[in-house]
Amino acid sequence: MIDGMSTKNIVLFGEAGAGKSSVVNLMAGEEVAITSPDMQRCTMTWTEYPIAFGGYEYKVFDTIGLEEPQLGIDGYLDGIANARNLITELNNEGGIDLLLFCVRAGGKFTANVQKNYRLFYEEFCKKKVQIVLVLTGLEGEQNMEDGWIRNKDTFAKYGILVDGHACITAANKLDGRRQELYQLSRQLVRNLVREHTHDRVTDKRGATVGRRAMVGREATVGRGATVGRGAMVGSGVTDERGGWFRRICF
Ligand SMILES: Nc1nc2c(ncn2[C@@H]2O[C@H](COP(=O)(O)OP(=O)(O)OP(=O)(O)O)[C@@H](O)[C@H]2O)c(=O)[nH]1
Ligand SMILES: [Mg+2]
Repeated sequence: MIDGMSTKNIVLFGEAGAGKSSVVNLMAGEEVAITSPDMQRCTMTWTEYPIAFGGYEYKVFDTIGLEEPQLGIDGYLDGIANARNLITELNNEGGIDLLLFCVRAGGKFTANVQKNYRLFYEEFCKKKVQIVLVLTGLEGEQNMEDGWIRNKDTFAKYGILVDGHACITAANKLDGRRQELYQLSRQLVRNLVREHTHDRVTDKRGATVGRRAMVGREATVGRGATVGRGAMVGSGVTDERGGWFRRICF
């Protein structure tokens, strides 16, 4: 089945202040999402943004960062329930095409980063969707990609494995070279999203032929078929069989 023209559903998640809403604006090319200037929490549940770029349409779902103790136990549990409802709703209405995990580089690696990953990717999505990492806050780097080189071992150590990544700045009020980096970041994120959604085409058998930049890991796909993912760049074949990746069976 080739459905390259349909709208793709992207769920954005990560800690409060990681830059999720800024990434929405970066992708959209305009200010559609409210960001929080003083790192105050400003997205309490989830918000849907219809976005189009490169000739394709997306629905981006910006969610709340699930973290303790900042939210308090009630807020934390509400946050989990809300996120779970969103995933269930999307699952019933055509599926989730991509999880976009937003992490602020430079700070201390917190348990909440790992918890958010586990909840969204492992628990809610049962590892059955594509997941990409967007590392923000890298405008001070000579080469933004260094953010990944420096941090990839830490992510691996905490079991955070992703299908692709982008190292960016999502801060748009900066000038000079940083404004150029912002424009570059837009291309990097858009390319990443496109590669892991619309560029993943399916062949006649229903197998997905995707272009992937994967972190070394083994993935169980489709009906239990396993595809090795050893830092693979190029075309990877996954056994999708009728939208397995988009619909998650709880
Ligand atoms: N320096 C820098 N600041 C950033 C970057 N991305 C976002 N910010 C700033 O960090 C603050 C928080 O960004 P948001 O996009 O609101 O973060 P969020 O993850 O949506 O936060 P919540 O909705 O509260 O969960 C804002 O002031 C942004 O301008 C970045 O790449 N670099
Ligand atoms: Mg936000």
